[in-house]
Amino acid sequence: MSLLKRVMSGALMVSCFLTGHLWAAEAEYSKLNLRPGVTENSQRVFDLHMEVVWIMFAVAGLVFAAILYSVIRFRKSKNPTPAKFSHSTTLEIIWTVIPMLILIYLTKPAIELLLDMEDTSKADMTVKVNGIRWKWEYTYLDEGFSFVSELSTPESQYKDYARTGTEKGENYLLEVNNEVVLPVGKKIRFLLTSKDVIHSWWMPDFAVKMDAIPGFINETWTKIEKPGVYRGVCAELCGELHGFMPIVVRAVPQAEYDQWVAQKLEEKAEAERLAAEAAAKSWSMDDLMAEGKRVYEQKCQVCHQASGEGLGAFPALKGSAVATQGPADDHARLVIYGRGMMQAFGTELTDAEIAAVVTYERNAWGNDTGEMIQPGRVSELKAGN
Ligand code: HEC
Ligand SMILES: [Cu+2]
Repeated sequence: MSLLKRVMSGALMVSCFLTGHLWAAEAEYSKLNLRPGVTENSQRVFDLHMEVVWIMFAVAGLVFAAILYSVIRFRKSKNPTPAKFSHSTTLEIIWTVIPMLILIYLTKPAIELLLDMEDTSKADMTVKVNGIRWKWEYTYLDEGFSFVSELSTPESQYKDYARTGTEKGENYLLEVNNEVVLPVGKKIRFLLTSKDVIHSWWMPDFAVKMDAIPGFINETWTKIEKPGVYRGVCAELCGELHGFMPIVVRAVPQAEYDQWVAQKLEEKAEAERLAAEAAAKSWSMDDLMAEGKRVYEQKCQVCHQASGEGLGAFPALKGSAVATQGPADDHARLVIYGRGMMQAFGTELTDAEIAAVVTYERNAWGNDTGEMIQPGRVSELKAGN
């Protein structure tokens, strides 16, 4: 077989395979194709995409047919003396005008869809999404509460995986501790921003992907038609744990949503009461160290490491000047307000948690300063005293 024939039959096989898959995809979800999603916009994106794909296949079919026809009809054995002409103005006009018409035909639905996707007016509710390396903070602006949503896949499933051989769970790296609950059938506006680097909030089932950029507020929206649990990820390379900041949205009927909001508000009141209680009492060294270890493992360890020895750009706290020589107040201020690439923890942690983690850092790993700081002092530092 000649090389040309091999290439041609290969191309034909690939296009038959793809066509078959796309056909299947129109009926049900295929892993090779976009997903139709659960919003009107995601369905429109999907339909437009399919339309473009079919036009593309028709054009490719025509071009391949013309090539095949010429190759067979004018092969050397049948046509030993080739024609000498070049250029055909008529043909050139045809193959310029037809693609132009196709593009113009596709422009209208594409622009209409883009404009609708940008139109965040008349929203029923607003959720602020804040990207933080490597987690998401959600603030329900109308209801007045917020929470942080972090990866909940146990470390044993991805760290030291080869050694421990732990089974991967069903939603490996796509599960979080706090799901974003949203009502179905409501227009939800999202305001996106970031505390540190550029992140991107991507929910394929909603056809929503919007960058979260520090210092800017981007807007997007969705209206979920079908109750269910939907999963997405951060779609911007944002550092070493970029692949570990998933998004989970649970869409529920309005009544169930109202219940969830009531429960969140209760939790918030309870947390505030506990925080006030914890802040008012005087803690013992042992209590601060125990609580500090818990906070450290949950919030600080990913960067500063369990050994306190740091990693790459994340400085060691073991023996560090801030944790051993400088005053505890400066150490606590750094945790409250952040510094450089280290985020501010002043709103994410309670006064008692900050007091505990600072005390822990000043006494763990042989730092042994013997110094502690009380929640009351953290509260004063937050107030600027
Ligand atoms: C996302 C990674 C990250 C996390 C999580 C993190 N830090 Fe840091 N931390 C840094 C970086 C980066 C610096 C260096 C900041 C600078 O000066 O630019 C730093 C610096 C520090 C320092 C100063 C160290 C020195 O000697 O200069 C302290 C203290 C500290 N972090 C405490 C904490 C505490 C407490 C937590 C948890 C509540 C925490 N960090 C969580 C990244 C992180
Ligand atoms: Cu990110």
